Amino acid sequence: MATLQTIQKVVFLGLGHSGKSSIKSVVFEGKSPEEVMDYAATINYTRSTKGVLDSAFQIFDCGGQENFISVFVGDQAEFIFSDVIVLIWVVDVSNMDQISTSKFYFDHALKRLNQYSPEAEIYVFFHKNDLIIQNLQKQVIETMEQYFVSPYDNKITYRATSIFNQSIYLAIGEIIRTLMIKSTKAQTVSEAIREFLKQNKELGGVSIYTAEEGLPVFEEGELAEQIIIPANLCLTTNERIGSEFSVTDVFKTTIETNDYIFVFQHLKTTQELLLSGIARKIAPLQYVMVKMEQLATIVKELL
Ligand SMILES: Nc1nc2c(ncn2[C@@H]2O[C@H](COP(=O)(O)OP(=O)(O)OP(=O)(O)O)[C@@H](O)[C@H]2O)c(=O)[nH]1
Ligand SMILES: [Mg+2]
Repeated sequence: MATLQTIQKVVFLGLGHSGKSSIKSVVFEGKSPEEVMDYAATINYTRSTKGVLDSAFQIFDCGGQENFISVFVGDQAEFIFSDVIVLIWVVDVSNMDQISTSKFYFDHALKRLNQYSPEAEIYVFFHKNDLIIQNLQKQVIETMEQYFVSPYDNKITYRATSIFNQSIYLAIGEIIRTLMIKSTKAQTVSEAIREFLKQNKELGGVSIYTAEEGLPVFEEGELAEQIIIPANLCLTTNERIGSEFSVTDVFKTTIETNDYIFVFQHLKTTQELLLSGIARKIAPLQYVMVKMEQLATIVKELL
């Protein structure tokens, strides 16, 4: 993993109990939604470093109780809002009583972000979406989008999320991809993969996932639009994937579903899963495996 001079931050902010620590644990630490049910409020903030291919970033999970958040947008603003690459504002959409308080601090946070990290991407997660009655969801989210606009004209991306379905993985996966695109090396990798797919049309497409959490960092080809990653892969850790491998003498690192073959590459030295791909089942498994090996070699050489 490359060492970076300034490790850029992905900052989770939002009111207390909105679900920030739960999102972090479920997506980045492989916890199940049930395991985070009785999480206590975060005191001050926590930070952890994550590596994704050749990039690294820090995740700041900021406590959202008012005595903390008021300090983050106040006296500690420079510390919290410097070197931010992505700000994720989490709103509990099941708690409408708190919406205006959330917006109040959101506006303060944007002011600070514009001051210390004006280039940062801004996401608002309308979270705990599972608690809204299904036929009201669209209307609620649209109304919230109109409310959570920036007083400073920032571009904001809105996502409705829940830790109980794939929405949180899709949203975070998209953010991870944004981080990758910002890395020059990743662009080289992307180009190499695109080129490879052009030459090997039978594969249909490829998706690459992070070694540790299985987050999508790259998608290319026809698959990108069609694929819905099965929950058993999304809601996963290396260990869980390991237990689902089809174990044959030849292929120890594949999981097959009706339409797709999921391929995982073991890093022999550390036993980590370095790279995984998805191929649509239009070619025989053996062919797909050989192609994936070739692709992994190309990518490893570039990293
Ligand atoms: N229904 C539902 N509950 C959720 C979801 N995400 C988190 N929760 C629950 O919300 C509660 C609060 O979650 P936390 O992750 O501790 O909230 P937080 O934003 O970190 O709170 P602070 O640390 O005080 O800022 C927990 O009981 C979670 O189980 C979700 O998507 N849906
Ligand atoms: Mg917390």
